Amino acid sequence: MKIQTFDQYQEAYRQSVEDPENFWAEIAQEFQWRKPWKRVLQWNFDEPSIKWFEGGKLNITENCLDRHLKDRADQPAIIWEPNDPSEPTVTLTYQMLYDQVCRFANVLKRNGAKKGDRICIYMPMVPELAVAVLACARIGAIHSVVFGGFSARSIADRINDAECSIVVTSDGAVRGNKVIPMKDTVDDALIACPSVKRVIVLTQTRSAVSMIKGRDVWWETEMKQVTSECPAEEMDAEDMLFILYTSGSTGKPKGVVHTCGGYMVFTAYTFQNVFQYELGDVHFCTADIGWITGHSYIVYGPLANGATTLLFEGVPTWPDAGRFWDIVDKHKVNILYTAPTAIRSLMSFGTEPVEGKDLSSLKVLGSVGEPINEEAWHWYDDNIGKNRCPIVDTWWQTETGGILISPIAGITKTKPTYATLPLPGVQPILVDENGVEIEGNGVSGNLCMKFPWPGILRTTYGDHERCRQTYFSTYKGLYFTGDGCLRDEDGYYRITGRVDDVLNVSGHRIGTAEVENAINMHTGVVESAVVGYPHDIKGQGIYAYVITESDTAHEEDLIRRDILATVSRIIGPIAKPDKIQFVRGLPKTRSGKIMRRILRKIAEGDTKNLGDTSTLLDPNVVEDIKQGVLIEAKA
Ligand code: 7RM
Repeated sequence: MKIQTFDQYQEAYRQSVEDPENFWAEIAQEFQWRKPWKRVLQWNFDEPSIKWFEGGKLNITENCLDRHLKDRADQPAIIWEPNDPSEPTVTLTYQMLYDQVCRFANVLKRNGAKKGDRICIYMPMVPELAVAVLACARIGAIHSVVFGGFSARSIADRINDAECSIVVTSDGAVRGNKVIPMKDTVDDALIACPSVKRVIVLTQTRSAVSMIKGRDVWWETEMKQVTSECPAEEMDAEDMLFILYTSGSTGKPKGVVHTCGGYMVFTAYTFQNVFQYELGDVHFCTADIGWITGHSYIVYGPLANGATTLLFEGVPTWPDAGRFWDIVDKHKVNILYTAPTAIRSLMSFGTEPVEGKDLSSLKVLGSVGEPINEEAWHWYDDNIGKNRCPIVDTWWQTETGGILISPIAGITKTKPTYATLPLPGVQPILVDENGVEIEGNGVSGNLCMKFPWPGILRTTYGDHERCRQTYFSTYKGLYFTGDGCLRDEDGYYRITGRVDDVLNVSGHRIGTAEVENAINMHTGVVESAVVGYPHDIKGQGIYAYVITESDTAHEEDLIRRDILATVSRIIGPIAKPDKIQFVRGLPKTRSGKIMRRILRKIAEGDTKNLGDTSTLLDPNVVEDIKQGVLIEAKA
């Protein structure tokens, strides 16, 4: 299934469009199935109903673990690099990972978990996080990993939406020189989570935590009570594998659902091809497992290929801005997959932290999460890849499960800032506002997909109608990505950013409505409007316009801090506005809709070209906002 030349890519692409079922069946056959599927694909985008390899029986962990024991039991599966560089690295071979996963799967069972149960995982970037994820998959429980930066309130919302019965967490986490109390946050969340019967707590920081009798148990104690024998649960290809919550244009995050068979085939296929992984290579994806990039390209994609995946606990700038390069040097990393925001942040330290680091092991560089600007692309190419490593700018989403548009490393000719061409099986289409296809090259429009690929989401948990509404109703018969896109004269794709009310802050998806709801919860706030604005490092920053009840001129700074604290508490620190401007009114149409276009312009610092303001209820409001002094929000 590995593409080795551009001709082979074109041939695979042609086949995948002409005969998608046979194309994917051939790839799927390379995996271990307990029973063959009855039909490769059944779909319609109207309901939507999408089924890949239905009737096929498998367990993804047999493909990620058991299958490799014969040939590479002693090969590293996971290399763990701790936050503190003076502490030892941990290497788990395939045999060791298999044993741990089986043991923890038995722990889950001992604590009441069964096939189909939902389990919330809220953990730092430690090997046990990967173990917990795989252990769920082993017994057919559905994991819902919640990123460690989310607040108690966000955890509770996610636990309740999926009615999780177990939470797996750790006492605390270390990131840079900070200690983060994870169990305390979980305890706060659980006050409002009646479905949770058990909490399994890993000892990581040895900080003091409260352990509630009858509910909370220690990971280490439990692991001693079980054996490393745990037969894998037989799953249908279309049984749920996991839920991952992601932000959209409404206030409430959606639980994106992925299923076992299609997700496995798609992440494994895209991992091998995009990165051109060769056995023995060390793959370093810097994302957190709490995001889809970590699920697909730290855990499932690499392990399904028998790869060695590096898991890093810390942050790029601690103890200094050379940390990534030290890791590359120390572990002889071959593939580095990171986000533009990290590149821009490291770029701001100059090349000094790169000097003296041996980066010669690198073969492929990857980028993901947001559009990469030209300057960052070249810095990455010149200083990290030394102009000898292809850069794969991979475009995809939580909902797509894996990479859809990307160069194939060393095979597709790259072009800075372009995600280039669709992978085999991916059929992009650009449409205008009315859903009319925009054909030809040198055009731009809204990016949609006209045919399913095996990794596409199947539903949003507990609310199928919402899935239909959000992704399949804007343009009939198409999956709508929410992204704007340009197709240049060569037919190359460049994703320009969201066209809906979703922000991309440091590669994290945040809904403007979510932030507004959080701000509005602060006492004294009457109304707010949140927009994104260009930010040198984060890509987008969060700009909030806030109306308060009374005249606040003399205590603006204090209120600003209170609002930040409120947002932190309601969503998490990642959603804190970078700028807060107090205003007396918001620009609204006669029907009461906030004109965000105008607010975005002002936030960008462009107060001259506000466009048509004649439909505004009260045009004076805009003048007021323009005059308003802008004071940067203090964190
Ligand atoms: C993988 C991930 C998805 C949104 C997506 C885009 C943006 C992601 C790129 C990109 C330009 C890229 N999943 N995005 N990758 N934009 N070029 N290579 O990030 O669900 O968290 O976000 O991220 O707007 O819709 S995500």
